[in-house]
Amino acid sequence: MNWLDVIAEEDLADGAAALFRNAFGGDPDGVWIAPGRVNLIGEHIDYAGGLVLPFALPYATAVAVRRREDTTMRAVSTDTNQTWTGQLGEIGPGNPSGWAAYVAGVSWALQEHGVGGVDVAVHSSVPVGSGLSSSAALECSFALALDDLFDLRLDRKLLIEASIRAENEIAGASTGGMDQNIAMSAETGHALLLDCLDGSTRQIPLDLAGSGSRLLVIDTNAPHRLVDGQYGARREALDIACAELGVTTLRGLDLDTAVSGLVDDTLIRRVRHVVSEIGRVEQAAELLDRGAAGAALGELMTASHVSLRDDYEVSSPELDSAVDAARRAGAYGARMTGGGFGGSAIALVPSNLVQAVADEIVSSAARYELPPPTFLTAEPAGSAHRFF
Ligand code: GAF
Repeated sequence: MNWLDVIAEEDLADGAAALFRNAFGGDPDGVWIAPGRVNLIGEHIDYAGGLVLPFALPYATAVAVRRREDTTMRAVSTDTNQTWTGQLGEIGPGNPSGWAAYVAGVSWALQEHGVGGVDVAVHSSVPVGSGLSSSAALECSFALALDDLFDLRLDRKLLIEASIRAENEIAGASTGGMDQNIAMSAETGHALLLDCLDGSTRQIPLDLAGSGSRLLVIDTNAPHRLVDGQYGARREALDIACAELGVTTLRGLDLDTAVSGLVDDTLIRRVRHVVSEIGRVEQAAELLDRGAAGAALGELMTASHVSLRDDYEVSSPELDSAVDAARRAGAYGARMTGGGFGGSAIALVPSNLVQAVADEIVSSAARYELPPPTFLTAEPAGSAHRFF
């Protein structure tokens, strides 16, 4: 069975610094680290002004960065072993493409604040393409690095906005902002209740072990992509639904009102997911406030998955296999997490059943001839910070 080891921050930082020296010569000015995340519940509703409940993972991205005195940017990553070199003035939508867009895009978004050229080396323990927010971890660690190195002293809200713009405008992924918010605002031992309508946040203590459960993260190893049009199509459907309903947000609508104002079956199902999911997040937050992270929370998670699978249509055979297997083997509940179309699932499991649930997930994947999954540890970790 594949368990992904957590890499200690020191080793992650050493990896980034070693890559830096090898690629560029000399030492970096510093190393900054930002976490990946899982989302407990509240999926595909951040861009709809909903409520989401993510927490940071102990898997993270480290960037080793050195300021330059010109406008050149060089970026290298252990994931790809490729170096991208460009000029700040050349960065724009679609240029560069691929992973470098997430780094270059942040420099682009912060240019008006006086950012210059840098060399950057990236080393990460967040699996890429797993729906665990490797892109936001990269953007946010790098945004923090630029803030420090160019003495910008920007509020984290502005760094979050710059990271979102990098992803939306330069990488071309029209994502909603949950991932950048949790990377920049996470607190160890807490989930973050983020209100995506007004941007307000509340830290909620999350003591899974204390309530006799564990959260199993299952990377299905079926890569997910958020730039292939499906994600954007979901956003567009909600825009159309809002226009037809004559509202600017679905937030606050009750299900009957929302559904009775629409004719198209697909739009009805998309809206039903959004409105019902917002309700589930409210209920989940209440449960966590009472320290109840067991069966009732599990039921909400499973209902969320069913809604994402049937109404929102963003699941995949790999995710459904993991969720169904987890439930068969005694999980309180399970669901896909993140953008979907592949990527990762999570299962809330009584502590004594972790191995049995993992075994059943592996067997199910084999039975359906799907890739063998990888399991990750999920203890709520802290936010982006400077390591040295
Ligand atoms: C991806 C996006 F980046 C987030 O903004 C969010 O929409 C999520 O998918 C789905 O909840 O992670």
